[in-house]
Amino acid sequence: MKSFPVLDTHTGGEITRIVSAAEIGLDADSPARQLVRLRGELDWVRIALTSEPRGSAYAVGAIVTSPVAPEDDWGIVFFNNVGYLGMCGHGLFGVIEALRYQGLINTGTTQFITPAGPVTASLFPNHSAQFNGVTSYCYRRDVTVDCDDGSRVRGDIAYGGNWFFLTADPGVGQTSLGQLTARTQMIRDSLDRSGIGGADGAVIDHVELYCPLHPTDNDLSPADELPQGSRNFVLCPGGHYDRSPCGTGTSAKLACLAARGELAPGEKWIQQSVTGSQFIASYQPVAGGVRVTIRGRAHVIAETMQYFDPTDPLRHGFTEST
Ligand code: PYC
Repeated sequence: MKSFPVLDTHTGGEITRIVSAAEIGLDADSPARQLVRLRGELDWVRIALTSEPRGSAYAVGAIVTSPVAPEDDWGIVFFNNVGYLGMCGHGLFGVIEALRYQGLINTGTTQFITPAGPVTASLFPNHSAQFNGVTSYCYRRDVTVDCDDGSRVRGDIAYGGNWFFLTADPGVGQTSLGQLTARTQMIRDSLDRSGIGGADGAVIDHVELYCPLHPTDNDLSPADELPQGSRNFVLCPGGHYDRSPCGTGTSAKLACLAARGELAPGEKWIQQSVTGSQFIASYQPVAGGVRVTIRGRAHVIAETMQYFDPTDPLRHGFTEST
């Protein structure tokens, strides 16, 4: 019987399921080369961990490769119920907390390599962490899209490690999560149908609705500061919404604020999710866009051994399309 351990964390309510590459027989290599095997003979790991009966569609997973030599980076390939992600901010906080919990990293700086590029992270004594995301940029501003319900939506297209369409929507504070999911799915389908994409025709697979920040008890910032920020609903590629403030969505957001001159370099921004959880972010201009620094934290919630009984017909999970 095959088996491997999984460490589950959550970041602001969003799960990350963390698996060691060595435990599933994936050799240390570049993320691009690892992705070839992960998309092929090892894809069952992703499917099993993000489908019933052992997983759920709203979990993100991370396959973590330990450095072979001390000068090497930690490798991470993130996945969800539909495929592999370039980068995942909440997932990175999850991996950092998992490595800390396992005694594999200490406070200070750690280098990671992801399919979207290198990421530098710092772990603090209170177990919060901070990372500098990949170079992010606003690709197009004020793009209009005609939706199936007859509405016309205006928003920005930005890259923050994944592709986003960001649009203001007062419904984030007032409408049910089911309605927000349906609305963002309609926007994403309409973008697709209209042939609107990111650079080089990249598919926009995340939609971010935002409204003014809500007051919350979870605020990581001192109460006497009046922060700038927004509350956000982010639709992820698999059709679920991000329970966390979404790290790559935060990078995309700050890239747009920078492009519009609405946030100065180094100024603090609070990115709040619909669960009330928050990331604190700021940016610095770099060649080709901005480099966003995001602070947040994750918590370990479970340590399990996953068994794959060869006589179990559902060992690799099932989905609605199974
Ligand atoms: O935090 O970047 C993120 C993320 C992407 C998809 C779900 N979470």
